Amino acid sequence: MSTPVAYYHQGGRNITMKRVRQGATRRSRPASDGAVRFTVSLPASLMRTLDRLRSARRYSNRSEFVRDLCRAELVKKEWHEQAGETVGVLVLVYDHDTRALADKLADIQHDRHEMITSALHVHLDRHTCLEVIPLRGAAHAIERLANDLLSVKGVRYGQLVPATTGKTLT
Ligand code: NI
Repeated sequence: MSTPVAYYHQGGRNITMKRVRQGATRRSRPASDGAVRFTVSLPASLMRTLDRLRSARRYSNRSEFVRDLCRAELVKKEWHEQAGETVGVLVLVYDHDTRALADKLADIQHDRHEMITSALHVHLDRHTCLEVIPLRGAAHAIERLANDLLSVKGVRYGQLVPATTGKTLT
């Protein structure tokens, strides 16, 4: 679950939704598990993009794909708004040859060891390291730690993935 909602940015303006009342049309059926059917109007080109994305991600039907997109948005919203502890996963790709870089990254992590649950280090090739670091703590503290690590000179790429305990998702 990385950044699955890019096309929302271009689509937001054109998306219209309306709730279909139960029994309002011949195709309606009683909602199971509180499911609600609704109609979404999209530009044809956006629909093609959506279907390509859905197919590439191996979703067999649009409903499950859209449900997961909604959940991804909810995780993002929940993540930034919640009080208390949350979780996130930081990915770092950095240059093995940059002098003292690994030490600097390790120092930062030791300073805030209580937020770091574990770390996975992969030597990608002779010159490149990949680290995957699950973090826990307040959202703002996780973001600050992630930014401190990402901004160290020699870090080539990185991304913080907000995660969730999943308790508020259905
Ligand atoms: Ni390495």
